[in-house]
Amino acid sequence: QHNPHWWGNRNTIVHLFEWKWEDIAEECENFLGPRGFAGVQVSPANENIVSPGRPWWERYQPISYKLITRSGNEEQFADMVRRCNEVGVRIYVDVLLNHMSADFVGQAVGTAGTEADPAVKSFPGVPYSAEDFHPSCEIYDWNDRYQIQHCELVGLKDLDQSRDWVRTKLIEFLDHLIELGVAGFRVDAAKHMASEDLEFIYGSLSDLKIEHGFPHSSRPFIFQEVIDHGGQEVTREEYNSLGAVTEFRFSQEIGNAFRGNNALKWLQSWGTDWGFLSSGQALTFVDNHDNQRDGGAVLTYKSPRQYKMATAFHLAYPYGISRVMSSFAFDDHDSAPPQDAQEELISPEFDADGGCANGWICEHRWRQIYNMVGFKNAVRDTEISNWWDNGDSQIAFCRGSKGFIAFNNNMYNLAEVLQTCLPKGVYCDVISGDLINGSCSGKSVYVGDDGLGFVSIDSDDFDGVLAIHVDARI
Ligand code: AAO
Repeated sequence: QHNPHWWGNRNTIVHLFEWKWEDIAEECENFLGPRGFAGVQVSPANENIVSPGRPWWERYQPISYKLITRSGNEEQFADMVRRCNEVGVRIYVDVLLNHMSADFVGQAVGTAGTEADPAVKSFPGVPYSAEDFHPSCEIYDWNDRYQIQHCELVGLKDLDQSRDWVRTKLIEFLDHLIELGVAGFRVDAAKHMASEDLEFIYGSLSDLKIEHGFPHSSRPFIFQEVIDHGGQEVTREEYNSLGAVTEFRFSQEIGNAFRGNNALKWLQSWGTDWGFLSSGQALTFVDNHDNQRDGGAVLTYKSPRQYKMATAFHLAYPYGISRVMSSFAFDDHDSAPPQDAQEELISPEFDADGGCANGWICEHRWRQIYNMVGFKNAVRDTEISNWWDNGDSQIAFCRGSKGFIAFNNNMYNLAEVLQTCLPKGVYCDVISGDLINGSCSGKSVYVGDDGLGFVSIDSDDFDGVLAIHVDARI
């Protein structure tokens, strides 16, 4: 279940973290479809506990499988999926199969109004009762498989997926989403479930729906969240045959490189040589909603220049199933998403440049990022060739005869005549500008008969990357 069922030549997923279904539907029609995005990872769709202050992470504490959350209700969800599919944008849902809500001080109530008593593992909205869960214990040794897969991740009541009843309920929930037209799932905390149980569950799911535009016998796309930086007891290799796996080493290493801890020339061997999973099994990202809050090497919107360079590399280099993060602004781990005085999620507002304003960051609406989504579409199915570097952190390469990209992460200028592999012509650099009505608002590159072009990226240029491709020829 590794096929994401992308439409046409599209090949980038965006995570619209905490967006409302109605807003996603509009975004598909107005922006993602026209800009060539392949799909959206949406926040959990099923009922979660209402937590004081409404932190984003309350959505990782299920109360039932009713499709009612702060993002919207079932009707709005169904409408979103239908409208996105109609413009060729797939929907992947973040699903919590590992656990239900943790203990709660006071009466636990969900976003659909369902009551529960997590302390005694009673979730009448499903219903689940104590025997559907593993006995309570804490994970304190991350090298102990039993603890990882039977105890409670941060206190979340741990479902026993070997039980028929639990399997039945989880399969019903996922099948319901498939019925509504989704293309697949991000499986949260997969490491905390035995792969045999997941294999059974995935294998029991219905095919994707023909009436939603999927070919006959299409299996739901599965990507599993397994954090494996190496030296782990539970490994990504236990899961990668079942579906794709989040490749956290990619996120770590791309952050390291573009923060300047590693010369860019080493990226020539990017991919499995770096210890990453094979390309078709790796769900890749510069940052995700967890590690963007953790600090360390991982790059986020808070370091925009490096972040855009890392994202450009992510989308230019032919490796992995790419996912772009779209965040809301946060100060700390618990910061709530943009909400009003009634604690309802608010819709993003857009400024004159199409960027987001009111607390939403919308990295996917940054020109340098959405234009690289276009680049990745334009160069789809081509190989990398003509790698060039200066022995340090200036690099460049071609993607077949469709695209060319250069990076400068040194403190001095790049000014070189380089092989672009493109047909003779004038090309618009889609990083520094846009091609609008035949004219380029940024730098242009003149490519001669021999494919050579003069490329310059000054160390004080706004962006440290330049990208040209056949769909942005002047
Ligand atoms: C909240 C409160 C808690 C409270 C709980 C219950 O914050 O204080 O106890 O409610 O009331 C999210 C939030 C949590 C939140 C939870 C429930 O992040 O703060 O708890 O919702 O509302 C492990 C799991 C991984 C998990 C990650 C957070 O393996 O699956 O922890 N991610 C997913 C989601 C996440 C969500 C949940 C799961 C729960 O993406 O958003 O939590 O549904 C090591 C291990 C990893 C482990 C990490 C963190 O990783 O290998 O398996 O992830 O530690 O504990 C280096 C190391 C690497 C290490 C990594 C950490 O790179 O090399 O080994 O750092 O980043």
